Amino acid sequence: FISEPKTAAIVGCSFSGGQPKLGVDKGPIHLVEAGLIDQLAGLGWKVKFDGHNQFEDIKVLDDPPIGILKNPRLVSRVNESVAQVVEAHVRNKELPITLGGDHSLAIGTISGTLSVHPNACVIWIDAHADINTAESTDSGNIHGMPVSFLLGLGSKIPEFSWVKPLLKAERLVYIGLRDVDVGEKRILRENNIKAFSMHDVDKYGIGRVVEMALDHVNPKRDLPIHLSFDVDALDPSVAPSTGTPVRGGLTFREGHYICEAVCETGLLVALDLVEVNPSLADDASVEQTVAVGCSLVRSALGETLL
Ligand code: 4U7
Ligand code: MN
Ligand code: MN
Ligand code: MN
Repeated sequence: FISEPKTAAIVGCSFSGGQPKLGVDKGPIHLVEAGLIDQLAGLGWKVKFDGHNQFEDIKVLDDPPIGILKNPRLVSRVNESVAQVVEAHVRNKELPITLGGDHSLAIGTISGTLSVHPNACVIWIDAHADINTAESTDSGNIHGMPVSFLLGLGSKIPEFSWVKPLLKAERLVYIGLRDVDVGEKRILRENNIKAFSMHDVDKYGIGRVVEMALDHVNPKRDLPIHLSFDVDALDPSVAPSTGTPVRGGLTFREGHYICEAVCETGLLVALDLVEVNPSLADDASVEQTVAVGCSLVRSALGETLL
C-alpha cells in the first residue's frame, strides 16, 4: 500500500533546548555542508531543502523550569512546529529527514508521522532510552524524555498538551541501549517495551537483532516505519562529536546495517538523525562524525555496498 517515497525533504532543526550543551544546533548545517543533499540526489532521490532557519525564529522570552524540566516552553513550541512540518511532508508522500539538533525533536517528528500513519512503528537507535518522565528525570533535560511524552507516561505538563499519546508501547523497539537510568529500566519493564541492548547485539549479532526487532514491531512487514537514530548509539570511537557519549556502542558497520535493513523493508516513512554536536571535539573528530551521519542517512535511503 505504501510506495517508496521518491522525494526526500531535509528538515534542518537547529535546536539545542532539550539539553544544556551548546553546539548541537550546528549539527544540521555541518551535515548539509558536508554534501548530504548532493549525495542523496546521487542515489536518485529528489531532495527538498527549505533552509536552516525554519525553527530559529521561535523565541520564548521567559521560560523558567517547570519542576526541573529545562526550557519547557521553547522545547514544546519548537516541537509543535516540527510536528506540523513533518506531518505535511509525510502526508505529501515525501520522506522527511530531520537533522538535529537534540533528541527532544523526536517529540515533534514522531507526532508528525503518527498523525498521518497511526499504525506506524518506531525504531529507536540510541545508547539511551530517552523515556524519563517528569517524575523520573534527574537531569531535567527533555532530550532524555521524548519517548515518555509520545507514550503519554508520567504526569501531564499543560505546556505539552498538544502532544497526543499516539505511540503504543508495542509499536516501539530500541536497539543499542547501554546507559539506561534506574527509573527508566522500571518504566521499560512496566510497559513491556522491547529493547535490544548492546548485550543483545554482542550475543546475537546485529543481523539477528534487527530481524527480532522488526518481528516485534512489524511482524507482517506491512507497517510504516519511523527510524529515530541518535548518533550516540554508535561507539564514541566512531561518532565522537556528541553530547552524551557512552563507550561500548555500535560499530560503524552495525549502525549502517540497521539503516540498510530498514531501507530494504521499503517501509521507511520518516528518519531522524540527531545529537551530532560539531563543537564537542577536535576538527578531525567532528569531520568523522559528520561523515558518519551522512553515510547513515545514505544507507537508510538505499545506498548499497555492491
Ligand atoms: B539522548 C539521561 F540521565 N538519561 O535523562 C537523562 F543519563 O537523546 C541522558 O539519548 C539522556 O542523548 C540522553 O538526562 C538523551 C542521563
Ligand atoms: Mn537520544
Ligand atoms: Mn543518546
Ligand atoms: Mn546524547
